[in-house]
Amino acid sequence: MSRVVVRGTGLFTPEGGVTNDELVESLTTATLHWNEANAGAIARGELAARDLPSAKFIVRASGVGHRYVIDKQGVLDPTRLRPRIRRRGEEELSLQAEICLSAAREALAQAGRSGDEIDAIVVGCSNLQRPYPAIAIEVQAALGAGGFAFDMNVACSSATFALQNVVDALRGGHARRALVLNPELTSGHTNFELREFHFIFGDACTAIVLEREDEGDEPAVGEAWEILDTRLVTRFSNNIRNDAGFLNPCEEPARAPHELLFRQNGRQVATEVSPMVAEHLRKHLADAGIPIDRVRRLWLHQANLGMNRAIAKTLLGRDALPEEAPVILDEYANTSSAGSVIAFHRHRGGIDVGECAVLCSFGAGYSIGSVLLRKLRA
Ligand code: CO8
Repeated sequence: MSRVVVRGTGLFTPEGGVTNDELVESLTTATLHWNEANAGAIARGELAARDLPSAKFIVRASGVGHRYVIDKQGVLDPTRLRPRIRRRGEEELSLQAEICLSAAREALAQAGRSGDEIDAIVVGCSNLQRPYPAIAIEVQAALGAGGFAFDMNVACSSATFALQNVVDALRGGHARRALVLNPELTSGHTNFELREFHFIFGDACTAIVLEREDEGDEPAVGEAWEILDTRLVTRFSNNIRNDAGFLNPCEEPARAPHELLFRQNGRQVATEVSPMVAEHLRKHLADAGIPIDRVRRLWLHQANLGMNRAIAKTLLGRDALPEEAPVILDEYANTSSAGSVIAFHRHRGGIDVGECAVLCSFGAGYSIGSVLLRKLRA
């Protein structure tokens, strides 16, 4: 019998830390300018004046206190409100491959592996900087890895959907050692001009090294988490959309650039998705024969603190202790698919060998992915 284990994780965090107050100050300046510049149209009722943002609202409504972005200066410049990213030549490493490599190197070091021992790489994220050649293949070349590599996108659920793909490939004998990478450059796709959206996201990249261990193999030394099971589900919804795509320049009538950025009906998402996630996890654990009181940790997708508390409470039948459902949202904001993996990377201490835990993502699509893990070796 072979099993699939997680052997290491890595995290790339950009240097640019941005507080809620900094973000609110910049958007307040930009909004006052916008209202002034459009005063005539606002007075004639052709445009609505934009409301000012509030740091108090952000923390209360979402739990986000801070985020890291790839270019703090560009994001905070009220006349720009988006990152400034140097255009790179074709012979240079792309930005997304670069942050993948940074996270991958940490995960490989933790696993005690080198790049040439990897034979499958899946890059999963909400926004890929180009359709092809795949970022994953660029990373494969830079690491000297073998086998195959491909990119995929299931928005915030990209990490768990990538994990299931990789687990299947390892179990099926198509690969021996794999890397799952989640390079989320959300600041390139956030609407920093509107208070409804400007605070939600942050940039980060995560990496996970997975291996197949066959019966009779000499087990590798060091920490290992057995993947007991994975489960994915999707249900169509228009409540979270990103309409940027290759047909945009062909469309008539053309859309305004801001219509091609992330948008959502956040309240409806929270109301609809939280019970779906709780039920999905309850059923997944029940089908796997794992009672909820044997689950030591819930590494949940990090979009909204209230949502995570509600999901954990429904599952546990009581409020979760902070260490049972760790939060990284206060520091990193929503990093899309990287969020639950950052929680796993940062908060997996204090769990004994043999104990179980859950990694779960949810988001646009709608999509939900859950991974049941058991600590195999310390
Ligand atoms: N400052 C002050 N007031 C504000 C602000 C602000 N920044 N933002 C909104 N308000 C106002 C609103 O205008 C509204 O005013 P009014 O009552 O006068 O109309 C009032 O505050 C209340 O607004 P909401 O009802 O929208 O407030 P909520 O309490 O619902 O909080 C949240 C909004 C925080 C967005 C919350 O609904 C939420 O977090 N929902 C969950 C969303 C979620 O989980 N989404 C998943 C998205 S991520 C994903 O799937 C992957 C996408 C890929 C990423 C791409 C990268 C960009």
